[in-house]
Amino acid sequence: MLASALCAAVTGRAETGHDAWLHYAPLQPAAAKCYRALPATTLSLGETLVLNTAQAELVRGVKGMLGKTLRIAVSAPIENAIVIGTVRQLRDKVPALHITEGLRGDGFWLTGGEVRGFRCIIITGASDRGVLYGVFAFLSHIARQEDVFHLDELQQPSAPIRWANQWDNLDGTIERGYAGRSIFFENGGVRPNLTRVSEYGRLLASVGINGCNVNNVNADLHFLDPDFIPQLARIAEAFRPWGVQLGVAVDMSLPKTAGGLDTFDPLDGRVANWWEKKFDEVSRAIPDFGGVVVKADSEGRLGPSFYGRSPADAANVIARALKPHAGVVFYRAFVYDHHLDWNNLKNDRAKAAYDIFHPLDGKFDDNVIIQIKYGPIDFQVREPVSPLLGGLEHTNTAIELQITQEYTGQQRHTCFLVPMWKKILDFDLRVGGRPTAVKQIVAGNSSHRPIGGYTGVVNVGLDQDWLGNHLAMANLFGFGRLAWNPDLTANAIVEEWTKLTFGNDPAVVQTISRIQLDSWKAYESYTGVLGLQTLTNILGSHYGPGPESQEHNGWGQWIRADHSGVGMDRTIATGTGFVGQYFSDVQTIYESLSKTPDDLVLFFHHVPYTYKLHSGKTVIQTIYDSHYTGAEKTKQFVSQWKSLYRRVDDDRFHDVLAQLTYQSGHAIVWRDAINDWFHQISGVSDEHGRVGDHPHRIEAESMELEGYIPVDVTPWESASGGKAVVCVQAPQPCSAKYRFRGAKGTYDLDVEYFDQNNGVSKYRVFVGNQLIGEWLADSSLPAAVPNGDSSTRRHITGVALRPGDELRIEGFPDAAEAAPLDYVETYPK
Ligand code: GCW
Repeated sequence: MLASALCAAVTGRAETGHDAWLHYAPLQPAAAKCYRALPATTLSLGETLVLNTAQAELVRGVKGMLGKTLRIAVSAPIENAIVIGTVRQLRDKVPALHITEGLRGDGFWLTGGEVRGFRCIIITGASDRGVLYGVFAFLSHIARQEDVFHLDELQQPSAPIRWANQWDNLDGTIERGYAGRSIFFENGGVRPNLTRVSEYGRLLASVGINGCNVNNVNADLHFLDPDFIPQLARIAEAFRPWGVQLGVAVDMSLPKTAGGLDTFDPLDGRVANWWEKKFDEVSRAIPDFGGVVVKADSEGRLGPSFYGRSPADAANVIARALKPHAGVVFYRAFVYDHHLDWNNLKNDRAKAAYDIFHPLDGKFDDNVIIQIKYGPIDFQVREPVSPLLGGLEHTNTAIELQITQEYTGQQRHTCFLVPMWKKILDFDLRVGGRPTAVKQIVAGNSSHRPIGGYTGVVNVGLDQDWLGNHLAMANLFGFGRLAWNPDLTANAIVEEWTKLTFGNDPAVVQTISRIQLDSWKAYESYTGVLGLQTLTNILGSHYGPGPESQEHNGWGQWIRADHSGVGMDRTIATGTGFVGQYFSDVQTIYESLSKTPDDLVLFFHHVPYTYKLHSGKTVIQTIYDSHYTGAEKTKQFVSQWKSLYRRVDDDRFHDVLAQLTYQSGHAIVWRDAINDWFHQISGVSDEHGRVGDHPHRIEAESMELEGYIPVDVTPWESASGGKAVVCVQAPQPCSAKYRFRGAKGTYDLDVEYFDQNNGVSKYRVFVGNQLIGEWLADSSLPAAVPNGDSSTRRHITGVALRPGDELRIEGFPDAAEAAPLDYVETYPK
């Protein structure tokens, strides 16, 4: 209603990103005026922990946005009020009010009505948690400057299970976490101060997330030790006011490795007994304990196979012990052999989950949920839907999504994943030949399962902005919103998030939404097109380019690229047979080369490089072109973002600008690495002559070096020309110089260097004697050597150059970082 005319409130406070989308920034006076008629009082019909939280949040939000403190009524209203309470409380206390039927679970209803003759806004839910969610929804309307005086809004979550997972270790590190250390653990114990945990609970609750498994699925063996349980109880206590249930990851071997038995065989009565006692003990300390997640027989974890038992045996023994306490077991389907023989063309890691779990369908207890990654491999930038999601018709399932961007740029690249998740959730698996979207399956609707839903690996850390990148928070927000309502569009989600995070200025909303909505495809186009998965170094940090690492090992993320062709043949007719795991309507699509969509073609088929796609272009030219357009797109993100100068606060403006600028440089590293690699292996030239030809580039190794020496970089494609130069006369600085040969003019200059995490080198750039740039290589990229993870671009604009000018770079090594350099490029402005 009010949105378009009014601008964001740019406040004077430091914007660290800590408030995320719960910003509650003061509305501009003109917008705030529209809420003048908002009641000045709030009345809560109950006194529970969660209702108290709900009321406090209401007061906080209204105060933040409208600058007025709601009065807290203690009994029946004596003026107009915002009334909060459960449906049952409303029926008791305001019997005259007509209350909608059908509110259940965590659902809520925002409405208006008369209470004792006063006009009230009513926020109600089937449960306390529903009321809390209703309060967040109400505040979100105000933040987005929408009408709150004529509400009749009933919302029901799509699925009961909406859980966050954290992969935090007891020593305070986080597996695949990119935003600092654990908010839960430090030095082998639970942190003394759990303020951040409670703030995290608030963030989760605000998007309807109702549970959190707090520790790494590669679980520490002492997590359920008797003296540790009281510490876990403190975490549960921090979450409880927000309606977030605590869960933990457990190792299957605990009865033996930590429990004093000589076995962990799930069919041994003593083992069953051990789990029962253990959860009795846990429940005494944490009466609302949510349950456990189990990673077993996977990537070196022990599991039921040790005794020749099945995942059903393993899941059920724990489930039965949790049943009296209403807990659930999330049993992960991420079970596969990581020592597969690469030479066997029939081997296929993608088949593992279905092969193992489908035969067990119907054998799992009712409080077991099979937690299934969205694709058959592992959180890649694009995968087909896991066929196991269609293969368990008599078992509860939850889809596992990844908010932490392990394979999608680790929060240094903006990659808004909601469009990808939407594609997965909307995909029709045609179970039994009937329309069966993934979102219906995980909600339990298609097979009438009692529970099911969504889990998302989040991995927030102690960094003020939670995920290490302001824009990445849209993924956490989007996860919650989709789990609540998978029918929301990506567009609606990103607009909502942007308004709540950065305000209602239409230019801000439009620009940020555009960047976010384009970011996944952009990332895909320079890291893993045509269904190749993310071509990162899978043996390292999963960050920079490393296509060769996919092949010749047991991990099974193969792309089978050779001189004549590329792609995994997964067909029934001639390949691994993976396609046979889908129902027949879907098989028909993927079995046929011509019917398989271009964006997954190399996931399902092995084709010559010259194969023509639906687009009419060959495979190899598509690979080349998309790497150029993808990298170019990230450059546009930078200029799009720059247009928001002074429209968003300076703090976040500069943070995001730095992040997008870095991304646009690293996208070029990716572009060149992947294109050079395919160029070499295929022997096919780029039609446009760009690959391998860099007219503006001078390699450091071809400059005149003083103290620097050339070294080979591994893998070769991650440095231009396969080489870097490193300074070997520390503590003395080294230099690399050359004479500029271009025409007189103004140039932009890019210096490609390597920012390792084991030193802080300094660089200085001179034209003649004039210093034109100086910086420290002080970021913490995941590499201690020069490679595609550490390669970084420094952009220096507007440099006046004449032919014959000497360009000189000085590198000052520090610790183990030898001020490494790759190349310099100069572009006419
Ligand atoms: O993708 C892989 C990650 C592992 C992770 C594993 C899993 C927690 O590289 O770090 O382990 O998935 O999901 O279990």
